[in-house]
Amino acid sequence: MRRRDLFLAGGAAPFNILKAQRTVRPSVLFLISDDQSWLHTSAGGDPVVRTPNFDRIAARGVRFTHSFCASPSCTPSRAGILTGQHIWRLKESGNLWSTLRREEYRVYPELLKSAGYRIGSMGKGWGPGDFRAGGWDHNPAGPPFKSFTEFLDQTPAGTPFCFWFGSQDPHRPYELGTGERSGMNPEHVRVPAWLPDSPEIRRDILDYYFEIQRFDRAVGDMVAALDKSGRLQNTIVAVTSDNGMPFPRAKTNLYDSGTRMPLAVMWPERIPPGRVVDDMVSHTDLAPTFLEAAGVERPPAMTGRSLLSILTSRKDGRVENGRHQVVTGRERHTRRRAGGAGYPMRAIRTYDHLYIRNFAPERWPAGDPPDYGDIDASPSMDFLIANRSSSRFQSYYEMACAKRPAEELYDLKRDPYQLTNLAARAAQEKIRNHLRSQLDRILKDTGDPRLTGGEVPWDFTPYYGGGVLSRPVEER
Ligand SMILES: [Ca+2]
Repeated sequence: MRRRDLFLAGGAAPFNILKAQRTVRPSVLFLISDDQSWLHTSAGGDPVVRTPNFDRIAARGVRFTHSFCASPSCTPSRAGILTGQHIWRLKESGNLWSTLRREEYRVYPELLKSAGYRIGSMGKGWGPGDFRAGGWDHNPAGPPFKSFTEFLDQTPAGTPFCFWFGSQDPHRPYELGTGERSGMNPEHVRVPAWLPDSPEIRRDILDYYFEIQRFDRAVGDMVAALDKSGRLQNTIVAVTSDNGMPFPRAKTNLYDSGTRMPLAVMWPERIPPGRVVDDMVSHTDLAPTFLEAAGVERPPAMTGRSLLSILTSRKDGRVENGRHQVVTGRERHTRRRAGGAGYPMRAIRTYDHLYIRNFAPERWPAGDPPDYGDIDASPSMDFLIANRSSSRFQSYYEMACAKRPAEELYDLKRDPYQLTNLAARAAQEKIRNHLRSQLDRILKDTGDPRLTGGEVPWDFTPYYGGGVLSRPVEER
């Protein structure tokens, strides 16, 4: 579809007519799936999964091709979205099953509420964790509602709102065989390069697709409710995920498989539609974006940068200067290492390279053997374990589970899926040193105790997920 056709299909009015209405503050509808990698939308080019509602939002607004979560684990990722900050600035909130201190960290829904917005949430908000331990009486994503329609019905006309819908799709566990039974063909699956190509894993990917499509239908329902309420034109609708696919060497990793996210944003009244933007953006940019659009001052602690000027431009491709890199981090996911330790990592991702620092290379990146508990229990994990000694599949097992050196460097032009670590190669010394110093500078400037030498809390803070539980329960 050509740009102008998209514009018309989107139903947006010409911008000059709307100038007078721009003083009306926009509402914010944030829609987030759970464990979906950037590859898996139809707008993004996957040939099997169907995401017509994500695609429609992208067509009516902007699709970002280089969008990254703050951390590839549910709780810290969501903390990064809500606070607009890197996870190393959030103390225990850098961990899964943690808390978020209300007095210490400002979150965008509360800031909007203070500015007169009506706020609410449905489904999985910030978490998993114990928000009460942080001084909250409701989820930091917003007080709970049974449905978006109910929330809209109770919101007076003229009152801007901020609503968070968090699905638990496509988080595991999956009902085995749902993808194939729904008509998707395992032979058509594009198996990501970091996974073995086997019938078991193809079917597991289809079950993951089945849940992505269920999330996408929920997205369609939310947008339809918004449209019916007459508020679609002046609402910012953003749809994304919290971390990468729940498969070996993906979720919990700082490779693109764990951190690169689908992201589409529309705001029919203000965002020129039908655009694809390649700027490197972070989930920490979302809170400053929503605040700027609402005319609310952002707290100085927020490290994210508003996307509003990108969104409201008419440009495709690389739009804004200074958007050539993002940084991500990871601390403790499950407690599946001796002593409850996490796996501390930081990364810097540019267009051409990914550089990762592993601060504790003596630890196991996926959790201690034999169960490697940071990888979700799954048919794919079972396959990897069962075939760990086979000549054909051993390397996949090692890529997911084996210990890693203190530094990793990937050349994305030659190795887009980040499988060959070049950090120790003499020919790469210059770029490795450059990225290392860039990362160090950003971490120091943003107060990361892993660099500044302050108290490093993450291995010792409470884990609110209970004792030794099965992995899926621990995760939820
Ligand atoms: Ca998640």
